[in-house]
Amino acid sequence: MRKNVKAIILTTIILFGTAISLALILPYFKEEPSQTRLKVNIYVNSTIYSSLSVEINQYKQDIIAQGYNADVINWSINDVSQLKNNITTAYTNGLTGAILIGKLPFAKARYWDSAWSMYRNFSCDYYLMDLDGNWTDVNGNSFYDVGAADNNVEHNNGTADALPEIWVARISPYTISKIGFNPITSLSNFFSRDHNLRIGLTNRSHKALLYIDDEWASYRDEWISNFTAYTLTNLTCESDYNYFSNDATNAANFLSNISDTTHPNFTNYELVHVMAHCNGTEQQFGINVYQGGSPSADDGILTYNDIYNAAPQPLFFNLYSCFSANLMIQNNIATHYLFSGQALNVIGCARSGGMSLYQPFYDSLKNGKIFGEAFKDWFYGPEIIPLHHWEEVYGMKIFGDPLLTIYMT
Ligand SMILES: [Ca+2]
Ligand SMILES: [Ca+2]
Ligand SMILES: [Ca+2]
Repeated sequence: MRKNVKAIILTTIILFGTAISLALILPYFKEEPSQTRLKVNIYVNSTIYSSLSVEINQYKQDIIAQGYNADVINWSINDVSQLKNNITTAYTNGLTGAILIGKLPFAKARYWDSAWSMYRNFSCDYYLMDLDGNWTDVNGNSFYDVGAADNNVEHNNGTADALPEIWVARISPYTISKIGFNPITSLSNFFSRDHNLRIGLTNRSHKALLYIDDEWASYRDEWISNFTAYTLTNLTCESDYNYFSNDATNAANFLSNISDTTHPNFTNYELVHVMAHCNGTEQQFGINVYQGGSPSADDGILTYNDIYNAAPQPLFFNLYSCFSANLMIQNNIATHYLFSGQALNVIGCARSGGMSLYQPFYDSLKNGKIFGEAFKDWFYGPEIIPLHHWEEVYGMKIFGDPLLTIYMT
């Protein structure tokens, strides 16, 4: 009996001691990834470098104040493989991510769209994120053929792995074509907004809008339960579907939710995640868009011009909208969402699809990770391959500032 008491006391002391030791050690383990990789490269198109030197220098200082090392690189080579070489060398020296400002080269990829019997061409930033996998243009057509129909022969693990090592973001309004639109002014305004958020001049409620159009509305509960960064009163979820006529989730309603400060439902959302059909330059609300012949979009259409004119108020957008971030599409909506109103970053997809199976992304945001890291974490999501979503991964992009978190306001 006495032996047992002694043993219990001893065990208690050991467990207690271990718990204290772990409590002391764990925070350092948690910090380790960002402590080992703190380098950020900012590549700036050389033709705009001098016009934006003040803004970019301020941005660099803001990043340094966050605890990173930042290098600004004046870039003038229009060959994406050379850009990748430069990024890869930086990765061996501790690079955690790259930001591409202005018009800078991108890899081109394509996949066979069996529903439409055609190849879809798109810009692929995954090429700049997976630095040690094997990317080879086997058939020499200047596109990475990354799709199931082509057995994805042009991208594989090689001798390492086909997952991303770093995040890559773009800040470029150069796909916006509009009379009177000045990209330099637009970039300057962007960096001014970005700085204002960082110094506490921007006010947003810590609230998100999850807007689910017809096609995905029947899984409402699952979308909500995976949206872990915003819950309960911090989350507004709009979902409704009527396959044959206009319903509560429609183009006009969505736009007023994010831009009309006089609308009764308007809330100053910090983040908006929207699921709606899209052809790249317009979101098409309603189920019938891709079904039964000619597009009908019975719940209305939101064009890039509508977005531009409405000047949306939220800071962060996640667009589950096909082709929304394709740099090969002039006036793609992801670029318009970034530069039309108050936005500071936008996630979209350059091919069909978007960020589905999104819980790893929102878990990381909830834990205070920067958007770039959360975005990279999403690629490692355990459900993507088993649930056959791996092809969509190739189109994923983040536009805007990837170094922000959802806790800056
Ligand atoms: Ca090819
Ligand atoms: Ca890799
Ligand atoms: Ca609808």
